Amino acid sequence: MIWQCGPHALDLSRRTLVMGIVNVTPDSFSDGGRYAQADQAIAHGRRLIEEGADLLDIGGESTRPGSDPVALEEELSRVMPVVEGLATAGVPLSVDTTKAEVARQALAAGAAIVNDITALRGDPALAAVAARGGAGVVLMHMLGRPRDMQADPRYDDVVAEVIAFLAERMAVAEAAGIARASIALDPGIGFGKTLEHNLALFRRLSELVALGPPVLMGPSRKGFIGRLLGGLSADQRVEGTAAAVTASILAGARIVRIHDVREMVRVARVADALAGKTN
Ligand code: HH2
Repeated sequence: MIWQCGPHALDLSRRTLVMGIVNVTPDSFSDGGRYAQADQAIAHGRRLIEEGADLLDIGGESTRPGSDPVALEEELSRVMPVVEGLATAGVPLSVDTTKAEVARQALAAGAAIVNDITALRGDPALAAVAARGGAGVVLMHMLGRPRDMQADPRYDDVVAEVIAFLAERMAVAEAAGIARASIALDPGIGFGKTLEHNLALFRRLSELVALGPPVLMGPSRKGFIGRLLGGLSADQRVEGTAAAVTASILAGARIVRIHDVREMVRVARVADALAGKTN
């Protein structure tokens, strides 16, 4: 299975790809403020590559529950120096944004993937930007908006609804000229979901995998892990993340979005072997 991301034809058959997270934000839920300066974020990205990251996902807007949107100029000033600083660092770059202008400038500076948590519902110009650049596109499910998404999320059948939503967004993406081979799907762990909703998405992940495109999972250090472990803080969730990564890979996920790259590369290699991948 190949994921076409700009000039990169990423092979997803041999092993799971680890996407390292580079948050250039003062307020992300698990590492907010640590890499808020461009030079710190670039150094962090380089470290993640050394630790084995296959991709880096650079984001300038926190989407933690309760967070507010960031203005365009502020997001550009956070993200662009880091994209420019990592453009030749050796792995394809993803930009975690909902804004067409951020995506446009990041792709022009060498990024290859647009990771949009609104699945092209946020900015009507984003699909055309991604299509024009031939970028990889991550379409993620979210119920509501970060400001209010955890208030009282309800579904009749969360798995069926997430799959139907992603199938519809995939059709929208293709109609806008984004190639099927460039699309990855993400059920959006923690985005408008209770603990039970998140667990159902893990247990029935193979149903989403059966849709066809590569599936990306983002369980890293998320709140459901803290809840399962008696309220552990975000910096104490690495083992729980390992369990979630393993479950994701055994169910057929192809890409995992990760803070703790060194540890999760090891986990992914073992899970890949357990899943019968050859590396
Ligand atoms: N999770 C976060 C942000 N972006 N993108 C995708 N495709 N999937 C995810 O699960 C996902 C995502 C939230 O994590 P993080 O970036 O660590 O936090 P914050 O949004 O607070 O910056």
